[in-house]
This record gives sequence, structure tokens and C-alpha cells, in this order.
Amino acid sequence: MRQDRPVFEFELHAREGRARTASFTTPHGTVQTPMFMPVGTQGSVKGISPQELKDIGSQMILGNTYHLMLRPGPELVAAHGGLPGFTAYPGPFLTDSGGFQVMSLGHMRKITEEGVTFKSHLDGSKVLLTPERSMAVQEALGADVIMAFDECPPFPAEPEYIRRSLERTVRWLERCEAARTRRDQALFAIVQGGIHPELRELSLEKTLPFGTLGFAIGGLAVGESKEEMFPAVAFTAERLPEHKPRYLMGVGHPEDLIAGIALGVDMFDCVYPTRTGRFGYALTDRGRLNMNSSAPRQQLEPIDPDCDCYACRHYTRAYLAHLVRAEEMLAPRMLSLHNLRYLHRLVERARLAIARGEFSAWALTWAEQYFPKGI
Ligand code: PRF
Ligand code: ZN
Repeated sequence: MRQDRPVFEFELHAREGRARTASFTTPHGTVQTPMFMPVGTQGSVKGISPQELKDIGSQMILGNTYHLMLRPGPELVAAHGGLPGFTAYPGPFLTDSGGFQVMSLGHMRKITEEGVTFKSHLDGSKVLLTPERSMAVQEALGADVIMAFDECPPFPAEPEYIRRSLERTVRWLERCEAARTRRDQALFAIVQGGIHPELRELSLEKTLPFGTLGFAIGGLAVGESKEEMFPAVAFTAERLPEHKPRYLMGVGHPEDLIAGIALGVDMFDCVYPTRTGRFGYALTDRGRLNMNSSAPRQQLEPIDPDCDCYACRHYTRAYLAHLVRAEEMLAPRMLSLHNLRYLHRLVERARLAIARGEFSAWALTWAEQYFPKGI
């Protein structure tokens, strides 16, 4: 199906300071921002069914070019009509371009102007991922939002390396634009530049003219401190177009969502809620509960009385702590479900607060509860 770009629409509803709430319309549906995207790396949000995702208010699911290209291969996903058909999740998807995952998972990576050569983590075979290949795979996967092929330098890296890398990322963006053929997918460019304002500025100056339908802030949450990360988020977000979605890649601790929203970010993704859930932790307004510890084993209340997820409506902490101890697979499933619902509810509350002009007051109250003893 070919459609024209006007399918995509980003409509701002309200603003408070730099925070904003908006609707983002894609071919597979309209989502409300700020939003959190669950990570479905291999075409599945670990342990959670599409019906459950719908029930907890997931709006857009993230998939990964790197993993799906190696297994099962883009052709098989395309034979199902793309990720919505393959995964039976009928809503919007976003796919990441692969470069970041190659660098964190591939072996023997080598970056050249052409692209990234690496050895597959599955069978050790040599693979070349280029901007053209990333676009072809992302077109086959059929997500509504596709990401430009970029390099996310490690932290720390020499400023000179980051500069050369971001300039190459811009040349790759040009190749992404030239290679893509579908117009029913929105390409988002990725701003790099590490934690250096002058390099962020350079990346912005060279990236903004492409006029893509959205922009991502990449290269952060890679090991730098939050005192280094947030000024870079603030600097970049402030310089992005007001009427286009802004996506902070790989960020997803509750306090980071609140701070990101305050700085004007619209979209987030992170494995944190599902991964920490699999490790036995539950997110609440009063901080993170360790279900491996002894306290919850005797507690007859739900994880969070304000939460409307299945686990909180049906189970006590004591039962869930028992499941964790007994290594029953319901435990990681229920804690992942609860944690995702927690983050969806968190951004939902933020959206409502922004619409009412109460975001800054609400965020302060939230932070006082979440960090009762300070940090
Ligand atoms: N680039 C891409 N994906 C990403 C990142 C990036 O910089 C990050 C940075 N934390 C997460 N995922 N393509
Ligand atoms: Zn819950």
C-alpha cells in the first residue's frame, strides 16, 4: 500500500514550559504523546501477549532491524504483511535501524564509510549492514516509523571521533533518504554528538535540513552520568522543530521519563520495565520494590493499590514474591506487565497534567514520593 506523507500528523494539544502533549497519527493508528514504547526486540515484548499490551495501554511497539534481519529474516516478516501481521499486534510499530544493536551485540564490528561489518551473534557469519540494507529491511518489517542508520559512539569517546562519526551519520542519513521507496513510513533522523554542546549543535545544523517527519536524540544513556545526559537532552530538544515528534532513544527509568518530558521529549523506549521485572523488581510511585527480598513475602496487599494491571487487581505481594522465589514463569510475566502499566500510567498522568497546566506541580509531588530521602 502506497500512501502520501500527509498520513502522518503531529498535533500539539497543550504546552507547559517545554513539556507538551500531542497526538501523533500513523497509518496503524493515532498515539498520544508523551508516550513510552515497550521493546519487542525479536517481534515479541518478552512474555506479554498483544492482547495484554492493548489492555495496559501500549500504543507503539519497538522492533529491531538487527535481530529480525538475522532471524527470521525480513522476507518471512514481509510474507506476513510486516510486523503487525507477523506478531498479531495490529497497532503502530517503530523499528530501530540496527547500528546501535550491532555495536552492543555483534562481534568483530568494523565501521567504514560503506556501513558496519560484524559477525552475527547467532551463527558467527559475516554480515554487512549499510544504510541501504537497513532501509530495505525496515521497509520489509513495515513499521510506521523507521529510524535512520546511525552510529552511536561508545562513552567515553574522543570528541574528534564523535565529530567524524556524526558527520558520517549525516552522510548515512542522506543515503537512507535516497534508498527508501515507501512513503507510508515516517523516517526519523537521529541527532548525535555525545554530551558536547558544540557537537550536538553541529549534528543539529547538518541533520535538521533533511526535514524528516520526526527527530531522535541518540547517543545518550550509554554510560554517562545523568548530570551529563540531561543538559545534552535539554540542549538538543530545545533546538528541534516544535511541530514534529522528538524521541529520546533508550531512556526509560521513571525519573528519566519525567525529566525528559519536562525538557520537551515526546517518545521514549527502554527494556528497563521488562528487564527489571524479569529480575524480580516492581515499579511504584514510592520507588522500586524488590520482590526477591523478605518483606513482600508476608504482605497481603497488591504491589500498588493505585495500579489497575491484572497483577495488582488479582494478586498479593506475598503471592508474587512466592512465585519469584519458586521461579514460576508467571512471576516475570506479571512483574513485566505491571512495570509496563506503571510507565504507561506515568506518561498518561503526565499528559493529563500538561493538559491541565499542572505538570510542574505534579512532577514535584511525584519526585518527593519517589525519592523520599533525596538522592
Ligand atoms: N541510535 C540508535 N538506536 C539507539 C540509540 C542510538 O543512539 C540509543 C542511545 N541510547 C539507543 N538506541 N539507532
Ligand atoms: Zn500493577
